[in-house]
Amino acid sequence: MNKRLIIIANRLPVTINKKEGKITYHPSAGGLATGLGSFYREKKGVWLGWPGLASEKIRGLEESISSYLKELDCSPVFLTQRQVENFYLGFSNKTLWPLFHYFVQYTTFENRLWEAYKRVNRHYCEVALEVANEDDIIWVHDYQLLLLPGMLREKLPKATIGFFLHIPFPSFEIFRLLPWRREILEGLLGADLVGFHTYDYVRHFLSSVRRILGYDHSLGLITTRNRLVKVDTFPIGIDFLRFARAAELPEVKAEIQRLKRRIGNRKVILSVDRLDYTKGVPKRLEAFDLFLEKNPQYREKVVLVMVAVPSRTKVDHYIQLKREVDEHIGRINGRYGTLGWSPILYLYRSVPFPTLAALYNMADVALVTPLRDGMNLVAKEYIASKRDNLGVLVLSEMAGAAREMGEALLVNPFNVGEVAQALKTALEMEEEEQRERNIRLKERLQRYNVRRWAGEFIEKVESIRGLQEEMEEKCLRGILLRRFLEEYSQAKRALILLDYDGTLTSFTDRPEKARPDNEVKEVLKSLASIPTNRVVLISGRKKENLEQWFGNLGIDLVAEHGVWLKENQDPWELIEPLKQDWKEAIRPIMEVHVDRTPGAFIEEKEFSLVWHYRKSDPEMGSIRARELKDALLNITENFNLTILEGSKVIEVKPANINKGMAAMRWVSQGPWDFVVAIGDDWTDEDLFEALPQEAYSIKVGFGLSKAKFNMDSPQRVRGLLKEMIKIKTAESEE
Ligand code: ADQ
Repeated sequence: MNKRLIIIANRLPVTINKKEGKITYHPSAGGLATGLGSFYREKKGVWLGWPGLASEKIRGLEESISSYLKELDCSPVFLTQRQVENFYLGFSNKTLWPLFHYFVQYTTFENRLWEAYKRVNRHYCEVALEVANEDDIIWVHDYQLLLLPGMLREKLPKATIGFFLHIPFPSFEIFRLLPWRREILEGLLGADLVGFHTYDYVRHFLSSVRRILGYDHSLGLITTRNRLVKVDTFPIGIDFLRFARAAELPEVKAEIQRLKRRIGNRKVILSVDRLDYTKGVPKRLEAFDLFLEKNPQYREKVVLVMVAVPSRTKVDHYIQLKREVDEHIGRINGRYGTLGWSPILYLYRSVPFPTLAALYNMADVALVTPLRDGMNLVAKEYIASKRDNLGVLVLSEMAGAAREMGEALLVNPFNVGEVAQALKTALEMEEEEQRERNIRLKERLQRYNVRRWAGEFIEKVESIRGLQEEMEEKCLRGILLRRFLEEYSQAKRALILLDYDGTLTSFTDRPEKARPDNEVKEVLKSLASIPTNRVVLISGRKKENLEQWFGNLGIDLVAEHGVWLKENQDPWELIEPLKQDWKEAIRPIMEVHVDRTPGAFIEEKEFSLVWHYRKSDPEMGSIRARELKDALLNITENFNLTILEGSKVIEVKPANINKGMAAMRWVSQGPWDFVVAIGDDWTDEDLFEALPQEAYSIKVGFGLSKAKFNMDSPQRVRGLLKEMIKIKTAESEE
């Protein structure tokens, strides 16, 4: 890979501090910074983010900070105190963080904070544009920058842009509460690839996109109006060797000795997190309390080492949480403690790596019980640190990590009794069993480490960009469009085959509402009035509809996907003798599916029955559509019928009759010097396929198709037809 990698995250991997007027630099905490720290530099990359101190505190020092950071391939995004308050502590941590972790009761919805969030995302975009260009791979991280992919896409349409969310993506029922849900989804869809830790988050995201923006997907590939966006699972890994080898380091060995002297011969239960309400610390304390109460034999035999890193200490809910935790620990230590033993050793601070590694090594049990967690790296770091494969991980089902770490003791963190019981099971587990579980866990962590995670993400985002480019090359514009118009202008006999719904007009909820507007009628009429043109409208609609709407425009018509044809103002004729008796067998099956699917309805045409579900709940609709198809399958075979799956419709009609077959009636009246067919859905594929080799076939919208070209909307198709009219009218005036 030769492309440069630009990482954009809220924070840089380096944090600055100010002590007695002097700036100091130290590595940022957290898995992302340590894991990707070496990776992006190997890719000749740049990391953009906030260095951690508000601009007011570093006035006049910006340049020296920037040039120091430049040496580390970092580019700072400076934020003022107000921006930090409203964007970071505000919208990011008072709105998105609680909502995405299902803490609806903690979520504030304030327009002022949203405005700040937008502005700061824009600011990140501007800084990024000073560094990045269209040849780069830009990888945006996390919930603070949800709008950034869209903003970047606007300025760098051809850049390779990936986005990864480190926290959960909540179910639609939660996400829909957000007043700015649309803007957020649209922002994310600016990326080529959107990645999540687990398949559940992927599912939730796809469902929100479908319900809120109306974009469908196939195997996680979303087709928006003019782009493809892939959504996929990439469970983050850790820097495995860093933890696996830590126990060899002299400073870690020394730390283990020191801690052992302090804790004595007791069993060590370890808990490590940022002090955040999502991490379930109070519930964990309740469980430990219950464990000591129910198992007096363990008193004085165990110590819970609770490491809590101060976090977002200026946000109210965090201040309350800190108080609650302090009090609870005090109560437990007071209630059970003895002269030489405190049940809980509480470290409210960020601990240096040797201490963390020493604790991971010593701990007999790791108690990792978040109420909700995107992934949770502590669980992985603990297992990776176990050289002798001894130690038991008690892990919350609500952590993304539980999806990959099935060998841990999985618990529901809200079920205090279950957690207390798991603690006992863990302390009493046979060594053989511990080894068996840990060996399997470790193998996976070693294989899928953070570099592999990043590598796979980058590979995927590049391949999606490739696909996107292939699609764009098929777009009928520029030279391709000029050639098209040139050939058309030369043609003495031109055949123009057009679908209606979705091609000349956008979809509506009910088919009868899609009445053609004056513009479309005008365009068709003018096109048909050019003597060298033959215009055929090939639709799935009933002939009565077409007759009423387009009967007097001088164009030929095809109704019901090829069943009825009308040429040169002659009466309608059937393409071949057809039966209708099958309807009695099919209708009752469709009716059952209408009753079971609010919003669905049946449309009856002379030779077909159509089950519509555009107005139904999109997920239920597509499940019912699949069920209906299954239910119809046997019967349709017996009657020689075919099932067409169009856009939000299932249509049953006689087999072998299709738009392609109908089109042959006109194609065979050649020779033509120019043939074009334009359509948007599945039923138009038969049409594209039936065309002669040299014909132009155009699909409206993106996605796989037999058509040679794409156009992105009915508006553009109308524009194209107007161009065609203009050319020929100009010619005849010359
Ligand atoms: P976090 O919520 O920060 O991350 P987590 O995944 O557990 O949670 O990562 C914490 C990191 O900080 C770990 O690497 C750990 O070693 C370190 N750490 C914790 N306590 C520490 C202490 N006292 N001193 C020093 N270091 C400490 C977010 C999401 C997670 C997701 C990650 C990565 O909330 O769900 O796993 O991003 O995607």
